[in-house]
Amino acid sequence: MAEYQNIFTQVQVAGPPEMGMDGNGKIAAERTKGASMSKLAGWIGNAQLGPIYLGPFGLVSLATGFAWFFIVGMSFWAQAGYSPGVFMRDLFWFALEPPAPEYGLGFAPLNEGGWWLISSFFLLVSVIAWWIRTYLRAEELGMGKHVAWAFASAIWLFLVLGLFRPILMGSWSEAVPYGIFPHLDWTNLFSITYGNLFYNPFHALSIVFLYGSALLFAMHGATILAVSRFGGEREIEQIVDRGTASERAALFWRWTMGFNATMEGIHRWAWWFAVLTTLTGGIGILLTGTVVDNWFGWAVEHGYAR
Ligand code: 07D
Ligand code: 07D
Repeated sequence: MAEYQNIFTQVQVAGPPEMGMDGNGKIAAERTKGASMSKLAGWIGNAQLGPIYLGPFGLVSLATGFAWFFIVGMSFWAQAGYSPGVFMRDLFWFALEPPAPEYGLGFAPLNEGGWWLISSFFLLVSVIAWWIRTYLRAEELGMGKHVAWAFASAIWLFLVLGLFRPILMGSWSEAVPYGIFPHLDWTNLFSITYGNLFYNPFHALSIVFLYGSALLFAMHGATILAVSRFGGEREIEQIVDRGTASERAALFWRWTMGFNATMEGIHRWAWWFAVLTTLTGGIGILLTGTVVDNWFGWAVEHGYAR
């Protein structure tokens, strides 16, 4: 049945699992052998689950990620006085805080930030190992490294928040606590402490790219769905043929705003907007308290706040 399907149609493809390329034999050996079909997964994407590749870095990432999660969870559990009711009730309020300022960049007793340091080490290893995994899997498939470099931009902000800036400030106490609401309180306090982050131009740039990412994503998603009745998501034929979905999509935007991205270029727009959100954000945070102590004062000095 080769009938055309899109996300609004009811039929799901469910054939024998597609096990993918064998590569040089090494990747195939480190993947799970089987795959299953899920109707639920099929509603939001591809119905096939697996095979999954674990590999050494996947294993390290999961193990250290679990160690971080377990340490944070046990800390919360202790804060709840080992009561399941209190644990559930106060889950979003518990915090595993970094050491106090007097410990500087040194170690601290376990219950005064030591657990934060240990768990942070595991989180760092976990995130880096996952990054290596995205790089190596792409390499193995002969792909570009675009996913890995975009992820690196997010990791840049993560490292600025929890590693680079605390080191430059000379204290782990500068880092973000682990906890749902406590990390929001930290974010709010950070802004207040440094004289209103809205006047940090890199925070503004980060917001531009964040909002821009949402807008671009909506425009691109909507455009492709709007031409899916002409086969718009089957990109190859669309790029070369006249009168196709792509041509209509491009014309739509030229008619409405005089300019259109190309089928390839729109994905570059998306990549850059997303990447620049955390790239500019990380610069803004790194400058805060190290180079600039008060962003409102800085803005007054530079003539755009009064
Ligand atoms: C949808 C992909 C899935 C990922 C999810 C996050 C954990 C943490 C651990 C309790 C879009 C999984 C979460 C594993 C649980 C413990 C110990 C990604 C999607 C679902 N924040 N933040 C959230 C993180 C910072 C801010 C939510 C992480 C900065 C604001 C979630 C980091 C600042 C708001 C979360 C991080 C900041 C949030 C939803 C790291 C400035 C919200 C995230 C490692 C950037 C929102 C209650 C989401 C919320 C929210 C996780 C850093 C500000 C818990 C892991 C320090 C203002 N943040 N955050 O969907 O509802 O992301 O908070 O840097 O309003 Mg945050
Ligand atoms: C955090 C990248 C790291 C995450 C990684 C993921 C795991 C989980 C588990 C999958 C999000 C690791 C994941 C470990 C795995 C599972 C299950 C990305 C992260 C590697 N702000 N603000 C931003 C706005 C204010 C403040 C950025 C708006 C106030 C601080 C963004 C407003 C104050 C910081 C942004 C607003 C304040 C930011 C974040 C409006 C608080 C930052 C971009 C309308 C009162 C961060 C330069 C992002 C930054 C940041 C938006 C207001 C404080 C654009 C729209 C004035 C301290 N703010 N903000 O992608 O970069 O984060 O600032 O009011 O640190 Mg802000």
